[in-house]
Amino acid sequence: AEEEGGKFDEYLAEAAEVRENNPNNLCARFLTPELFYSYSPEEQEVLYQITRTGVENPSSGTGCYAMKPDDYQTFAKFFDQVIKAYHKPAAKNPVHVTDWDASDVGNNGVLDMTELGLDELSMRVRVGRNLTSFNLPGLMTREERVEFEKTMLPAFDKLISMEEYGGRVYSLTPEFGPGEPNPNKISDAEYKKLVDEHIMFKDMDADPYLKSAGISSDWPYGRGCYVSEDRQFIIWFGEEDHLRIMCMKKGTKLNEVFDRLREALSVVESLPGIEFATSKKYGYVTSCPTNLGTGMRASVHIKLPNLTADGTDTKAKAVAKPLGLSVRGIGGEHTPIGKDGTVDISPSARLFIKEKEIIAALYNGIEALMKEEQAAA
Ligand code: ADP
Ligand code: CIR
Repeated sequence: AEEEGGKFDEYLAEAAEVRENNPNNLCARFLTPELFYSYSPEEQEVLYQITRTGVENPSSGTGCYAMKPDDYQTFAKFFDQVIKAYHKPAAKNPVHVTDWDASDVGNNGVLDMTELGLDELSMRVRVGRNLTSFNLPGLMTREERVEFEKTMLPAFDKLISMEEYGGRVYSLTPEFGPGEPNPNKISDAEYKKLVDEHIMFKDMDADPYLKSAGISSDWPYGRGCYVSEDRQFIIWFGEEDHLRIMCMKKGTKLNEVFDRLREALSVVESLPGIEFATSKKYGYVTSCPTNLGTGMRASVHIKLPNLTADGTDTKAKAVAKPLGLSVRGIGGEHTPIGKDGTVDISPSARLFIKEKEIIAALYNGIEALMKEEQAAA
């Protein structure tokens, strides 16, 4: 065929080998030479960057990240297949709808865990958001990462001036440029403390999937977070998505973190320099196709001593999966469970589901999971 001798032949042969040996790797499953070479030489360079993580890490489940806000459109032939296989939409032509009005879920909008016989839990709701005006993190240069951080500063200044959201910026960027110091720079010890408090994200350089995708490149330039005075409203910048916006607190009413995030988001959206990238088909654009749609993960830290009696999350995961719940460790994705059997649980669905349905699914999921926990005694 005319593709013979193409620049990416060796790469695509490697992908074919991964496809053969790792049937769960969605990137490799759909990355064929026919598909790859149907794009222009310029687009091929981007598709290479999009798919590298799946080819270099055969054990990947998804194995690809978007590099530009409109990649889900440009590379629809590829991403549509990955997204369909991962999100398994129930409808033939699914439409993603955004709806944050949770006033009719639970008990008149109240999702109170004391009604499930539970005490205070650590609750968190986050959304991933990206700006239309920058490449996604996998394709950003060091200069662009710093430029992006500087773009966010006027927006953060605006938040600092507000009663409800006032706080400060913590940045890991060593300096903005030669002779241009970073006024928000924190020490390694301060960074470590923020990670331990679940406020700041982990060292991304340690994640092989993010590394292959270029998402952790230039670490720690352009990385940091905004934290409100009460420590419950947080914006990460420069992680897997340009922004991860979240509310977190210990309490019993899930709707409190959800509703506060809803309000905070409308404020953030109105700030200077902020325009969130969206896709007609897939809602809010995120680097990872698993997060598309709502970009939302709503979680609690909860003790499941019976389901984790063997010291692992194996049984908890098996029980949680049919309930539509994911189980993570207490330090987040790819971390171990707590010594006392505490795990992080969250509804798995992000796309073709409404925001209000996610928070209701967390509440109902906790109820169902606690029954399984008691049955495992
Ligand atoms: P993300 O939630 O953004 O996908 P991670 O799973 O890596 O990313 O979690 C990021 C951080 O948030 C970790 O420190 C994790 O422990 C913390 N976290 C997640 N859910 C909760 C929660 N309900 N309470 C406290 N911390 C949480
Ligand atoms: C994989 O494909 O297994 C990794 N790239 C992780 C995918 C999970 N999504 C994510 O971390 N956002």
